[in-house]
Amino acid sequence: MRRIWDIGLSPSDITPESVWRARRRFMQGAALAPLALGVPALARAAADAGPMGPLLPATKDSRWPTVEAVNTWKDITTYNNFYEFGTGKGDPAEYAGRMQIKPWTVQIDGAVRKPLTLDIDDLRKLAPLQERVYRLRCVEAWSMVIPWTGYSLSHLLSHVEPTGDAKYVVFTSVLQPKNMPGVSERILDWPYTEGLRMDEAMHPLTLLTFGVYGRELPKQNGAPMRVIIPWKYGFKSGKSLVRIHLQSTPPETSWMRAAPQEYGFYANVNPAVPHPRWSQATERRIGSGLFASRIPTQPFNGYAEAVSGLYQGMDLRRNF
Ligand SMILES: Nc1nc2c(c(=O)[nH]1)N[C@H]1C(S)=C(S)[C@@H](COP(=O)(O)O)O[C@H]1N2
Ligand SMILES: [Mo]
Repeated sequence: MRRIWDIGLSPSDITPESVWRARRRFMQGAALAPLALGVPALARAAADAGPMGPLLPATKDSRWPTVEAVNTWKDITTYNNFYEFGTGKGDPAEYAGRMQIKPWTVQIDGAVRKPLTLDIDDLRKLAPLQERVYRLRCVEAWSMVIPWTGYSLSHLLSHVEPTGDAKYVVFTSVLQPKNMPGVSERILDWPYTEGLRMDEAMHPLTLLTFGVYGRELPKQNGAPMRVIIPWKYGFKSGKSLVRIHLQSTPPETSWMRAAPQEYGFYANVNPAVPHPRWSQATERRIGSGLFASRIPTQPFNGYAEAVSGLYQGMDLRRNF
């Protein structure tokens, strides 16, 4: 089903905030219809309260533009994967409020000349913040279009001066068992650990992310800092990071440890290589309506031109 706000609005030339405002104006205009059906107008307004939380100013970076409509604040902040808070899509929005994010320091260490432990406020200021609209593709074959705020991880990595031994980067998420109802279930080996090859981590698309929709990241999306690697399945993009470690050997990630035949280290979005439980050929765009048709998945999630060179000569079926 195409909705009125999907028509004529191009996220590449208007800010996400104005997209949301346009949507809300439409919702208010449509308030009469639910009233006629006996649904209180207030419930309609609560359907999408719009962006919330502290503003995070940034300049737009349109180097990788998308013409697709961005998802609503509500979609982005209530349909999440953050297994530390449970496996239900609504669990992170319901329980992540318990996570303590003040104070927050991040350790950047390993094969570097200048290891650092930085407070989140200093880390946020290390490079100019940019807003980038990226597609996010989950291995469960759903996707969203999300306006993230951050800067290329390469800025931070260059800052700590990697040594010749720095071949891989390991990202560790915070572990707060008392505040995280999901970690008592041993679905994964906590803390959540992910990794990238050094050249992937240094690619300008790889975003150290502090915000979404022009606001600081909500806890369910990985406050106060996460990474976003838009050409890989979402599980590579670890949330609420406390450590970034550089090393010479490939790390064993949480998902590889749990199910190595299902989750490879590379996890580049690839419509030609099915996951044992989900075909990767097509995807369901969250928020597009129950009757919307599935859309074809693009190699590298549509970022092939930018990143396929990183995998020249590699068998991407074996290295899934
Ligand atoms: N620490 C941590 N990071 C995580 C996850 C998780 O369970 N724990 N889930 C991943 C998965 S599977 C996806 S699809 C994305 C979802 O990000 P979003 O909820 O902000 O859309 O986060 C990834 N990062
Ligand atoms: Mo995912």
